[in-house]
Amino acid sequence: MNQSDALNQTLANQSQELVVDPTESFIKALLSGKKYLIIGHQNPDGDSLGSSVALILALRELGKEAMLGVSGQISSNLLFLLNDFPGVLSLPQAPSDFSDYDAVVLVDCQDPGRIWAEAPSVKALNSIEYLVVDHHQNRSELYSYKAAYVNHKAAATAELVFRVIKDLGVQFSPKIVEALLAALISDTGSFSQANATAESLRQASELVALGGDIEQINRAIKHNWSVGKFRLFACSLASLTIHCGGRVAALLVTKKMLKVSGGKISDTEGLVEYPLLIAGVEISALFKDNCLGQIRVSLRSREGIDVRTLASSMGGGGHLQAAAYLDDNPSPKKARSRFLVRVDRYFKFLSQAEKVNEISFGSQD
Ligand SMILES: [Mn+2]
Repeated sequence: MNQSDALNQTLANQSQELVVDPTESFIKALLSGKKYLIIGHQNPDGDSLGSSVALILALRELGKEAMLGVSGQISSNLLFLLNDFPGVLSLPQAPSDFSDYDAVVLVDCQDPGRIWAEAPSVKALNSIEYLVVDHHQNRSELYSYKAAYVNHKAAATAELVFRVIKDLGVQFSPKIVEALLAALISDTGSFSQANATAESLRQASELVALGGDIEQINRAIKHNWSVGKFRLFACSLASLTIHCGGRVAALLVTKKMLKVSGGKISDTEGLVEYPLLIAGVEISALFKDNCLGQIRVSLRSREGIDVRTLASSMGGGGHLQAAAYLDDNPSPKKARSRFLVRVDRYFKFLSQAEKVNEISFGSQD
């Protein structure tokens, strides 16, 4: 096959993929009701919130009632997404009964445990057939959803919601454009990370053509810190420790730092990215006291270093270069020590695997 034949074949395969639309069953399930509850994961990030807002606006465009459920806190830099946006419910716990809604849609997560930490809330959601739109790689057999549109190759859940809105036949209003663009910008580091797919850039191009303002959204998301957030970053950055011969950097967020700085847990978004600015650092780890008796560990890596495997081995998950898990240790420092033992073993395993070209990383200790 010559080069142009190969290209034509690739294009033919791609268009075939588009014909078998994976959103079909999701769209059907999504359209069957009148009243919807849309929930992102706890402390929703820009993708979770922006995708939820865009989906809700599209459903409202179709004459449906759609509410946004929020568990945890929304970072102050994302609040612009909720300007002139009625129907926001604070849901620190699951509603005792979901029968008021025809469908509940989880956005940017599949696991009810990512929305609420308490078992009764998780059970409440597990007892109904919810819908899912998400780009995280999860073991879907663990969850009780009715229909899902999941593609872990998508740069952001917004990339999937973009297609859903197209399939719903809804016009992209300026607010939908803003929400989707904000979500794409959030999850791709303003299209600077390896997960920025061709599709996400193509969508961004369409959103910009429709009036989306990348500069303004970037400014709103990135240059809009509270003094508390700034002080919290300063406290946490001062806790920097370097390990594994310079390959691993760790930051802490302790209860004391939260108190002294006046910052909130939701203000820590983006903090874990900073140590990757240091030459030679391949993995950045943030150990955050979530004030719920657990430490949330967020991991980021340079291209070629898989932190999802590492997080999975500790009971968590995520993406190749951005993953997280919960540690039951009572202090961030103890969680860091436990992580360092594991990451040391992981690097040894990687160098062994390079030699024997075989992959099988150990189970949780
Ligand atoms: Mn996301």
